Amino acid sequence: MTPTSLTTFAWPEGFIWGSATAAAQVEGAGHEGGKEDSIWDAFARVPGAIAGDENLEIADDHYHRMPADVAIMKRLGLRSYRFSTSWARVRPGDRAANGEGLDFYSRLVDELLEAGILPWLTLYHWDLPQALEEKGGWANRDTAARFVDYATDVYAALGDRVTHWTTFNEPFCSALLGYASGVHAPGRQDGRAAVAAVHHQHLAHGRAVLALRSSGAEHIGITLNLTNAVPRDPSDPVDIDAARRLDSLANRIFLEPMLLGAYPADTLRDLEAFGLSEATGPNGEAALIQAGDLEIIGTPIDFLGVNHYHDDSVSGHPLAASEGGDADSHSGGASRPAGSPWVGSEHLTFPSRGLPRTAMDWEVNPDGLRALLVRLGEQYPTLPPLYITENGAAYDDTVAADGAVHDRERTQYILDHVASVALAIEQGADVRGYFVWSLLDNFEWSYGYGKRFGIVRVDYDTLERTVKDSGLAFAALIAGTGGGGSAPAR
Ligand code: PNW
Repeated sequence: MTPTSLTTFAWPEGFIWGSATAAAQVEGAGHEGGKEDSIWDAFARVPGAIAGDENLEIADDHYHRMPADVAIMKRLGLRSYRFSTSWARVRPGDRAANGEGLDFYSRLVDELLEAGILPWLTLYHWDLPQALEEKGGWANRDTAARFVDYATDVYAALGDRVTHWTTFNEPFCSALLGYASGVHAPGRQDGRAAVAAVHHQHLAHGRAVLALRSSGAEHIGITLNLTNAVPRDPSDPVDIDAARRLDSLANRIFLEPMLLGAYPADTLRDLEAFGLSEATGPNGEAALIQAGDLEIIGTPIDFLGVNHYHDDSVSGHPLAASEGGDADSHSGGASRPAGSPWVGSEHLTFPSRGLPRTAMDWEVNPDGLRALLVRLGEQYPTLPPLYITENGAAYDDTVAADGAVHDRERTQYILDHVASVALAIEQGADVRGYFVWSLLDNFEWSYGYGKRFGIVRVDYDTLERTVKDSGLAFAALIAGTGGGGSAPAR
């Protein structure tokens, strides 16, 4: 599909075009307005944890430049803005609610509504208060209860104006990259802790859905990063089993408890040795999965956010020297030694398919997004409506003599993936929106500021913003579909 047919395509009524960021990646003001350390602030002090030993203290300075950033969104014609609230700002040290922190989000929401932009709020985009990590973090079941306190505080402050609530962003990353591979905060490398983190985030999600629902929230969902697990050799049983394991740990361990109220049988089998079980431990330790947990986790949601950047060609064989590819496609980019996120399946390898790659070294395969969206609908009859809550690409931008950023590759990436979404819709997928990652260049976690995903450039010396060609193309697409920001429907 070309850009012209993208605008004439019959997008579903009310299709939401937006862009996304996350608090830790853009706000800065790391210790202002009452905010205290999150696990990412603490992790940034570990030598080698972040490329260049960069930190989140200033980031994009969005905390101070928020009205100007909303003006850029309005100029681009965004219908919605997906952002996250920072737990460490709202409840510093996980103590009582911090009025000054909540006030920042309240002003943001007002500014968005004033500009005709729908606020799309995520409660957890990875910035746990460090004080809670010191009590065990997500490996501690009590953290799920603390999350509900935090969600309740945010709802009390913003629930009169925010209609779309997302509990978690990508629990895969915060549990498995945070607690197993250790390339994300808190940087632990402990398979049992990672499996506990998965279950406790699920529980926190389910309890928060119940709490938000009873408070009157209208639209509640979760965002998962999902992939297609493609066996390198579809006739090789070793590769087929590798794909099954990848699908289990990247997709089904999250989707099935939420949509079906049960962990997949093969996931339980693979991870029993890591504590994923309803049985009490050999020394009488409490079971990870307690009575009633799965019923809570399976509480129905109104939408599923899908983040997708690349799919995975996977093998169970060691990589051949000639084959290229990654020993592990989730290495993180910093100099600290990384473990594997694939708990119990550490032998997985990711052979190259020779596809073009972005600056993240992620393969570009737009048709993968179509395949994923169609497959989800076929696999799960109870699937709620889908929103693409992140899709985009990092490339090494250069600033032209006229000050513009002619980011041809990012523009192509975005348009090709939007076309892939259109095809998925034609083939029956119920997709209701697309948010490009990201509005701004920002703190790319363990890669620091070296990887730029923005459709708007940030000059890290002056903090000046410049809309890139991809931003202009996205704005033209939105305008062309007639889906630009007008007063959001309540
Ligand atoms: C997502 N992986 O992270 C996040 O939601 C964003 O905060 C982030 O900036 C964006 O994608 C780009 O990376 C991911 O290793 C991090 O597969 C790592 C992976 C996937 C997504």
